[in-house]
Amino acid sequence: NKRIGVLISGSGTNLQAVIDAIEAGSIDGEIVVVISNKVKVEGLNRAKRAGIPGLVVPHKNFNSREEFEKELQKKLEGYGVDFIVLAGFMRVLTGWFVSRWRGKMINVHPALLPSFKGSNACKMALEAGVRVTGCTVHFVEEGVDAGAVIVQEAVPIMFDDTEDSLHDRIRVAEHRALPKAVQLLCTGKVKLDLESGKAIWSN
Ligand code: 3YE
Repeated sequence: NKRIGVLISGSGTNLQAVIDAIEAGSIDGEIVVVISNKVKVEGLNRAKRAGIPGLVVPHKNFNSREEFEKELQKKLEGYGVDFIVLAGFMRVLTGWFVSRWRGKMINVHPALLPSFKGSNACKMALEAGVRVTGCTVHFVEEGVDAGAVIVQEAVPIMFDDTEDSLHDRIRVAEHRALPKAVQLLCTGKVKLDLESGKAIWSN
């Protein structure tokens, strides 16, 4: 059974989706630690309710990105983490951290990558006038939202959508896509080819 560490910054609804999938027996892994860079977020309560250790590593307490990430690294190693899932974690990670976890760290993004990278994906989709967007689970590379795709789900845009209504609809898709991707990773059915940066698929 693979040991999963989840990084969050907020409400943790994607964390909850993974917890639920594990409890339903659909993932060959367990979440061994949840780490938030923000204090008092709902995601930490979700971890606690599931009996998972929840830690706060506030990025604000560190002088640099690297020092923050050294602390993350220490905690993740302490818990013997195999894979990291970024579930609404809102920090850009350095090349140092990304290279340490390359092929072992995934993120969920609220658009069909490579469209609409960055932190305003729903707003960008509305402004672009596209009628379909979605969510993407991808390997984390140094380039933000640039890593190989693992799972995508399309989501329609309604004529009266706001950023919030669209994001709510995408979130429902994320809650299906993220557990699927975590299971693909845990079973080794998808791997990152470190040379080409492409996903390799197998039965
Ligand atoms: N880091 C790398 N590659 C990736 N982090 C995430 C995905 C991903 C990654 O694929 N290298 C928004 C981040 C975008 C942003 O600019 N954040 C600020 C802080 C804002 C805040 O704390 O509220 C920053 O300086 O990091 C996870 C998703 C990142 C989303």
